[in-house]
Amino acid sequence: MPHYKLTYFNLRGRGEIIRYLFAYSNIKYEDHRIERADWPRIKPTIPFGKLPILEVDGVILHQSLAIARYLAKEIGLAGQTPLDQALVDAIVDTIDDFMSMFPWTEENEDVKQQKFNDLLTNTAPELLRDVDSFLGNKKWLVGKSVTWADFYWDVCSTTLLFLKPGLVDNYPKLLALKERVQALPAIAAWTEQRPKTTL
Ligand SMILES: N[C@@H](CCC(=O)N[C@@H](CS)C(=O)NCC(=O)O)C(=O)O
Repeated sequence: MPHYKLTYFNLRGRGEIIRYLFAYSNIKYEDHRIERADWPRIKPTIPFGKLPILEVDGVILHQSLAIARYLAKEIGLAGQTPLDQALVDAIVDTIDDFMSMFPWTEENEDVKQQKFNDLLTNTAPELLRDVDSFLGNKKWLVGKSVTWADFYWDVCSTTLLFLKPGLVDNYPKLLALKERVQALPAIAAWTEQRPKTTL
């Protein structure tokens, strides 16, 4: 088994999908969380200057979704067929497109608040409607078993629900999917023991 070291901030953020995959597979890894104050010093030492990164026996992987896809393939959560894998990637990217629209680091609080409100009020309903219809009456988003797309829905919706409680109330099937993911014993154990952070 390679030595895995995940470096990210002390947030769920873009690190959490990776932590879910480690938790689910029970693979040991170093969950290295850096302080914001240390980031300016560390940033120039990180290829591409962004987190998360995952070191795999010293090889540095960047881009959270590339890292997650790599781990998902290793542990059989990437989708059962090439077509299912493409569907998984597509729904993950769709959710990620939305999460990436939020101006997380905007310093002007008024501007930030206005943009967050707009996205949560006007854009989120379209995304939720589309993900809900993609899920339909299936148990999992793609295929007949859980994939990392289900994990990504849970991770991202946790943040969306923190920002706007009740956001998903009109979508009971999406809430039920979230509950199914959270009820997986390894995920339940992780969410219970993980460091508590707002984002
Ligand atoms: N698409 C990249 C985005 C990486 C990214 O923007 N990371 C942020 C934290 S979520 C970061 O490193 N910010 C610090 C900086 O840009 O200096 C990914 O998914 O990994």
